[in-house]
Amino acid sequence: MSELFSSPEWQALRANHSVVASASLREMFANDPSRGTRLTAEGAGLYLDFSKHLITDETLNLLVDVAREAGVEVRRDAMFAGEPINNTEGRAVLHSALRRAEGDELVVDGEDVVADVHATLARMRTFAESVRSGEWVGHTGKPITTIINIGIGGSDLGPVMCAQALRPDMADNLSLVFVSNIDGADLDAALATADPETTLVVVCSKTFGTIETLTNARFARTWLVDALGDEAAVPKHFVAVSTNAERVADFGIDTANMFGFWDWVGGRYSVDSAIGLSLMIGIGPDKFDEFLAGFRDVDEHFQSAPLAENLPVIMAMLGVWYRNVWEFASHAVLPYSNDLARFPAYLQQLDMESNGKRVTRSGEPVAVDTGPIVWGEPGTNGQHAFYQLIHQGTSVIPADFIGFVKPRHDFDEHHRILTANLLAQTEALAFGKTADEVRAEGVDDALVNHKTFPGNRPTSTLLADALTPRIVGALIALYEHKVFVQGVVWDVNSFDQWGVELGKVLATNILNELNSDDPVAAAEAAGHDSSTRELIRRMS
Ligand code: G6Q
Repeated sequence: MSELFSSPEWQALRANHSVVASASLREMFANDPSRGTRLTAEGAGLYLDFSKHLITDETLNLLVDVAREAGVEVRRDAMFAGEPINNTEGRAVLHSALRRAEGDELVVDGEDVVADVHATLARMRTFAESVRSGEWVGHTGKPITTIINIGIGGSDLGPVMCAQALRPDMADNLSLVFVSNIDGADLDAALATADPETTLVVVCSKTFGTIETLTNARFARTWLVDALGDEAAVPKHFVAVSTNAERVADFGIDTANMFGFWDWVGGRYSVDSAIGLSLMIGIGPDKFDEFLAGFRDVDEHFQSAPLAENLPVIMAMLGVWYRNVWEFASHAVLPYSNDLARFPAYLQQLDMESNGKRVTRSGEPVAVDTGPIVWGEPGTNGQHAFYQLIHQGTSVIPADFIGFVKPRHDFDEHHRILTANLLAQTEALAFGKTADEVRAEGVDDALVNHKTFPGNRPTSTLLADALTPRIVGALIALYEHKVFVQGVVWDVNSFDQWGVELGKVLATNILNELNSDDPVAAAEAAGHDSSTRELIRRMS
């Protein structure tokens, strides 16, 4: 699809750049009183104001033309239909099936995947309810009070992000703890406060072959068995979420205590599968259903809204505009919600693992730059840290500001201050402050340049009523589809992640050397470079 970048649509978009670059957001707003209400879109409980972007109405039309020319609609429909669009792994990409309504039907390879999804959801519901009600008891007869979720990457980031986002929905009598890192400090901290008699460990691993997860799970199992003095305690305190029943059984978890999912769910797209089990236990199955409904709202919007009004398409194409035409390298996500503190980290994986690619679907070098660096922190904390660079640095960093009309706490004054800051930031970034304005304030000439703000720093503002389970689901699906659209435009496979493999293989080799009687000699014999050899010597 790299012909896209020599197509008339793309050429027209590039030509539009010089028109827009010679204007300013100040002028564009001053000359067009309805800009702030017109360049907006709404759907699935989300309101997107994209008027503070470096675009005109013509730019938007051209971006939509490029999306259409890239085949976004065709590829979207192929994904939802279960075609094997993950071509390097020969798989369908069907995270959208995880939230299809009960009774829908989608047959892939002779199986109704929606029926399978709902059968698993029903088992999860029964289990979650029994843990929440205290009916499920540990080996010594006590109800569960702590859930330790062990998983990493896609088997951790979603649940951990959502558990924090939905803090007000969490059961009072349960605490959720997440262990991911192979740094033993992570497990150590989790076990330090947990009581083995009342702890349930949920081991989440799609492959059940991930060294971090299996090592943490093995040590957690030993901790439990040592404390309770009985191997027979394991079935009451360990459950697994995986696609690999054989490895779960080999590990020593009864497959009756296993919740499955499928090859067609990518790790970073799996929080709405059984990987969300801990979350479901925490917030309860009804709220988990609302969470799924939020994903579904966006799926429906993505499939039905015209491209020019389609939230994920607009956000994706603005990203393409900045990455490929303006050549901005990074993108910030700035939630004005402390409960969304882990959302930028979640999106880093979703976006950078999906679109951090240098070859096209057919293996040719890509024609243009692909995924940007994605980063962020919640406001207002970020304002007191890195916003200086966004306002006055030499790089322009397009940013998504995310805010909520109503807080889910009673501190109304806090919420007004938070909201004022959110709104002030996008205003300051868009319109800046000219040297003349600074001088008019009586500022000393020597300081005028320091106190001038260039403006024209593009932002989206994404608003929702409140951070409910449904909105959390909608936000995730919004970004999933944004990433998908960009992957289509760049013609990369957004659903593989070969880039993580080499480091894993080399770590296995070095681990063998560290485990040997003489690591230095083993490293020497392995033929490492002089830097790695010296580092091994110092670390062993
Ligand atoms: C996600 C990636 C990766 C994966 C982890 C954990 O899309 O594939 O982050 O989720 O490596 O893998 P397992 O779930 O198989 O342990």
